[in-house]
Amino acid sequence: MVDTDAALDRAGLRNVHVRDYVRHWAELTGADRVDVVDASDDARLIEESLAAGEIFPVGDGTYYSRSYIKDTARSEERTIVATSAPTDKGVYNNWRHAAEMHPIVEERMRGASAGKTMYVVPYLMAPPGSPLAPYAAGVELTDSRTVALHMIRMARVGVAYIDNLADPAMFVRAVHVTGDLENLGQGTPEDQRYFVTFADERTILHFGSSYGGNALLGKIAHGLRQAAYDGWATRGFLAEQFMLLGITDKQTGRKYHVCGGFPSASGKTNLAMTLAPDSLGDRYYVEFYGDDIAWMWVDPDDGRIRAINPEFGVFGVAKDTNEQTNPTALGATGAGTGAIFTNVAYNEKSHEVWWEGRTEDPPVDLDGWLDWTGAPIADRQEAARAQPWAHPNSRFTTALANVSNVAADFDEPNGVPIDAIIFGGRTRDREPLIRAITDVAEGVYDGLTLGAEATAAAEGVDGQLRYDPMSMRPFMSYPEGAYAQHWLDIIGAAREKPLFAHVNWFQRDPSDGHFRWPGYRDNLRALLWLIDLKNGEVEGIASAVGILPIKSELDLEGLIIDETDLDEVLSIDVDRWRQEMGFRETHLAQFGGLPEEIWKAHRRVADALDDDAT
Ligand code: OXD
Ligand code: MN
Repeated sequence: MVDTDAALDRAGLRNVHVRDYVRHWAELTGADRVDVVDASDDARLIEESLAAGEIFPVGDGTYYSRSYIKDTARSEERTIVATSAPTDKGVYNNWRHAAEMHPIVEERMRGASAGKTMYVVPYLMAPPGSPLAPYAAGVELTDSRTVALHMIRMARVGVAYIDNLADPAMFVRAVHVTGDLENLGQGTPEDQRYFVTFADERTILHFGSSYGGNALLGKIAHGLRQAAYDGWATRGFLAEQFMLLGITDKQTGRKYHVCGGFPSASGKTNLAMTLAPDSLGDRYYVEFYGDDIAWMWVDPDDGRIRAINPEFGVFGVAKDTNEQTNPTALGATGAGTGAIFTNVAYNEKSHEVWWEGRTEDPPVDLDGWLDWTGAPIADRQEAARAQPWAHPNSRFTTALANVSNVAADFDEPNGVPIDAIIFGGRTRDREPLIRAITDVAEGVYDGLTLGAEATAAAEGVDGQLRYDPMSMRPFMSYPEGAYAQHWLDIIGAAREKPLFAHVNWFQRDPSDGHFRWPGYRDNLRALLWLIDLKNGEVEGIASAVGILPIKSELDLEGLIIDETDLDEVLSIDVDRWRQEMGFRETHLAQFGGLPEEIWKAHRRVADALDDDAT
């Protein structure tokens, strides 16, 4: 039997609660060995993984991994929030009773790590010393070395983070067991996978995947589902799937912080890592804090909303990442960064990687190139030639410190004060470039009605969004009505309230489909206007759905845009908005116990649209 105590002793892990937990799961899963991981073990684990053929070298000091072909994305259907309180059931959280789920998951995990090593990964999802650090400690147990390597990049990892906890029993117990991936019936009625957050027990049990989106438990299950539940249960904070950036005006020396939610494929990582457009670069400097999660609370001293990025790295989508869309990400995954690419195309001879959108055309010389499944591209039959080389959800994983414009204070325990909270989904019409919202209830209402265009016809009616409240639909852990109230309470308690805004970089001209707004670095122009509005330097023009910029208020220096396109993105289509209000009514009506303030906000917008004579 595995000598767990000896391994824990060697690592100097003394916390008795952690020791009991590791012992229990080592026994239940039947692992052969226990390996306690510290970030400083990275080089050793990389060597072991290379030797075992689990990862492959890319260029100089970056790596490539492949996940099982039926295990390439987060599974929302198999993800469950389980508690002992039936009142925790919401529309999106896939709630089940904890007593029902424990035996189901544990039975699958029993003995399932036989022959494998159990990696013990103590982590902290916060800068040490943060007021939210008590909610940030966790220990992931995983039987995948690749997952341990990802955790080192995505979280602060080491025994020191959990050995001196104020309450030594207060850490998230996060168990990941890969299972026999070839026999799990992924996507069939016999699907064996279960990804369960036992939110009121602060325990996460994930079985049946080794893909990051299901297996990096610090990030997706703890950083979002568990933390959102903790923030609500304590009435203390919000945990949201938000990016976070800083903008310094070098002329005035003032710095502003903006965070916000974007449904997937709406450009969140690109925005988080954006740089100022060349023409504005002398005046503004943009800093990166995080691309995926923000925890927010009210600072008891200055009464402002403060935010941290609880993560330590970026798990970004590779597709379409290139010099134009996100040069920062390319730099952050370059030679010597230790970045790991997953499910992109790999050249086993030249040790290069490629994905769709990396360059306009794929490499011409096919020699050595393997697609994301490991099959040689050169051997493809005629019919398969057009298939993508990389999986559309292929990823890069790299530490925050590799991002060239990472903020100097990204590690600040007390976080940064938030000036604005923005929401933005990919929308081809109706949504202007930016509309600002000063009323808190209307801002929260706007977040609750956030959505992006349905990607496949089957997913929705034309012109109707797939709603993704606050971009938290896959991570919602408690009922939506209570969630809305918690938002009103937290933001409402701030003495200096952030401004809200809705942004859209994706409006198209219906006649030929071109994007009306150039996007990418020029998106900063909309945020600069928002900051000017907050500072009272511009007034904008009121509309039924918020304050819109007047053209002359936007900094347009160096912007290349057609005048008609600019006019269109700065105005609203009242008829389309009236149609949208009907969809919103149905969307909101699914949620029980939605605060009256939210309904009032909805009616105010609807009435204003009805009164709008344009
Ligand atoms: C996600 C991610 O799946 O951030 O949302 O990886
Ligand atoms: Mn995400």
